[in-house]
Amino acid sequence: MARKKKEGSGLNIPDAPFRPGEEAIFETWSWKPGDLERPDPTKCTAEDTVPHAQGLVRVLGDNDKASGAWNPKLNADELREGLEHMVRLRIFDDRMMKMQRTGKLSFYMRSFGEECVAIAQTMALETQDWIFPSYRQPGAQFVRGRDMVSMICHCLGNVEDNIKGRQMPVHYSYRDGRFISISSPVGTQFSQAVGVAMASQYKKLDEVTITWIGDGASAEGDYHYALNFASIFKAPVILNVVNNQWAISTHANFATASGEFATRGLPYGLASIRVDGNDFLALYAVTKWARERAASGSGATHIEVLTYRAGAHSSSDDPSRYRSSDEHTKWPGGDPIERLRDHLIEIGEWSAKRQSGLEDRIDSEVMSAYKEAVKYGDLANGPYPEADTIFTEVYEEMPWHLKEQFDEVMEG
Ligand SMILES: Cc1ncc(C[n+]2csc(CCOP(=O)(O)OP(=O)(O)O)c2C)c(N)n1
Ligand SMILES: [Mg+2]
Repeated sequence: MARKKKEGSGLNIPDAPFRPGEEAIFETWSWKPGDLERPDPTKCTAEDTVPHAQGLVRVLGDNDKASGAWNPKLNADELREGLEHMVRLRIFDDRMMKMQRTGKLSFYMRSFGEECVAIAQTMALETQDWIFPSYRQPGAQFVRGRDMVSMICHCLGNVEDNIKGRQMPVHYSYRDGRFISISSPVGTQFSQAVGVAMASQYKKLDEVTITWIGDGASAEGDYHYALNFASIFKAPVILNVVNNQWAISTHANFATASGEFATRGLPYGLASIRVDGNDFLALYAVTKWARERAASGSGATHIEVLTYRAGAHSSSDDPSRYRSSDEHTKWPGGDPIERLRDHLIEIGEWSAKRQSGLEDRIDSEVMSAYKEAVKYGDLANGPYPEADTIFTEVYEEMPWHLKEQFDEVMEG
């Protein structure tokens, strides 16, 4: 988070705090669980949240205990459910990366280090709530019960891909889970989410919308349009900026000059909170708070989810070219899975043996889903969706110019 200026240019060109070959030394966080009050979400003003935007909501302390006003007091089954989804996502991601490296799919993006984000936040929602994700929140689908075979078929672009190869891998659509199709142009989901939230409010439906944008994408205009509309219309929306420090090879210092993201919601009149994004309990609690606020008609909440992208941006990226190799092991927020696991052990509801049993069980679950999915085809070997699916399901009646192209493809 420290800002460093590159020498030798009159123009202020920011730099990353650590580059390859340098040791990563993050300042230790002074924020502790219990520092911040939990205001009434239905009554508090944006101004009341200044300490929350400038501070950091944490529940899990360095001693693995949960404390403070934000402790959501989840029971052990709920905590274990969260842990299981996070372990599932990590193992799933690793399997998919292996498949990408062996040519079975073209491209992949892991959520490594950020598994907590979509999982804790989706668990804090109601099933009727709308999800407008970016590509690093696939974990929401596990919470909403999506079948893993169907997720893999999408990534493979095979004949069972529910979107028939029309999108890149990891660009899931999951209608039953109200999980809206991911768009490649980053940031577009932010204003779409606000629009849907406005519609829900207009129709007086008990629905809240949640959306996420990256630190890098928050430098796009879409982000500001969304905040403006959300605040003017008091839309029931939860606007998350996932500050994972990096936008491919561009450090977050290029996306905001202040080094802060949460506070950017305050001038828009939005309740704004920064939360430890690797702390399952804190993320759950803040999202519940924001949902309650939205559902009560008190408006949107702007949340900075402070985390670290532990892996490469995607299967096409090599972070050793632009950042220090030990950065993710030094992140003050630690690892989200280890933190929740250690908390469960601390309260006597888990053990190292149960953890390895869980990992083995999920490993075979992922393996059998993978074996099932490749039966329907993969990138290297096909079969692929029929060529005519390029043209179908967009227009009710195909326009003449597409009809011409369609005929050409079919003849060819
Ligand atoms: C409008 C647009 N510009 C550029 C890109 C290329 N691109 C894809 S992901 C990405 C980085 C986004 O970083 P961030 O918003 O921080 O999200 P993260 O990958 O860290 O989750 C860029 C520049 C794109 N997909 N869309
Ligand atoms: Mg980022």
